[in-house]
Amino acid sequence: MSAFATQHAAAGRRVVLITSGGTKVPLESRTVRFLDNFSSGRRGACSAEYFIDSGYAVVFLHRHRSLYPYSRMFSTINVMDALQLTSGDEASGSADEVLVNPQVLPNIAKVLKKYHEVKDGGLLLPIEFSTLSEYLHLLKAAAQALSTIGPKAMFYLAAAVSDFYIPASEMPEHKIQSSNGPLQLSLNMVPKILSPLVKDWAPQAFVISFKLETDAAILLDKARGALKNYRHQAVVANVLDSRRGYVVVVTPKTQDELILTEEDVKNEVEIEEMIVSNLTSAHNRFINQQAS
Ligand code: PAZ
Repeated sequence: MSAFATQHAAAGRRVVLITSGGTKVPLESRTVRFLDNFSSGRRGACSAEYFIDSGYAVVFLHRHRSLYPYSRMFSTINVMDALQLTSGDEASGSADEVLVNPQVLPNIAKVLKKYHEVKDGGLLLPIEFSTLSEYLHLLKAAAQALSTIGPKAMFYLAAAVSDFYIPASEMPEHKIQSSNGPLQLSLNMVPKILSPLVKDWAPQAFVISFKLETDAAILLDKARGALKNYRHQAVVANVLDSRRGYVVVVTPKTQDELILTEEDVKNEVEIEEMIVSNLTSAHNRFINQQAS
């Protein structure tokens, strides 16, 4: 991550670390059961593409098997239905041929071309986590690695990270037995990682956190509370049911509502394009302020 950041910064590029997907909280150390959450990773995967289009290099810290940039567009398609087999002929020595059906995978050639350009250009560094503790360790390492490029680094913390966990010392080793009767769990609070990230690990970076609520009435107060507590640059606030079409970017001085219109939806505009455009402009201003 450190080499990736310094190499891109030397080439004049900014680097964004995107966190994406949910976290798994094990209930047993030889894990059979775990607590999980709803996050698909779509926000992170989709945003990664728009950041790359805006000239950023991306460290994509994502949950194993959550949505991935470019392939996310085909995530609901069964690959077997997208391929057509033409059987070869042993007598004439012609081999079986497998072709892609472009009706099942619309735009596949365009997306594949872009994916390879990004991969060959070394613009995307994918890093995977599954459990909460892997996420916390990797985020700390990423923050320290990106701190070397100062304000050119952006943190875009879109992952849905558990607030609760069972410490390893309190976790049973073996599978919890249902024969012991109803299960009562006591969960500890996960330490608020934003605080050391902003204060100690990457104090010059441009940091964006996300806030999700189900009750719209408390959303903006929670977002402002986070800005006050952690003193970072912005919170992207969203409500579970409307998160694909409406978010508010809250900064200490501003509050920008980003809304997809019906026309946008018809034209397949994605809200992540608006979020990334809003934040890359704010990042520009942040870098210029630091320089002056
Ligand atoms: O991953 P996804 O696209 O299904 O959902 C995105 C999201 C709602 C997880 C993200 O926008 C977000 O708000 N993340 C932070 C969640 C939180 O408050 O912890």
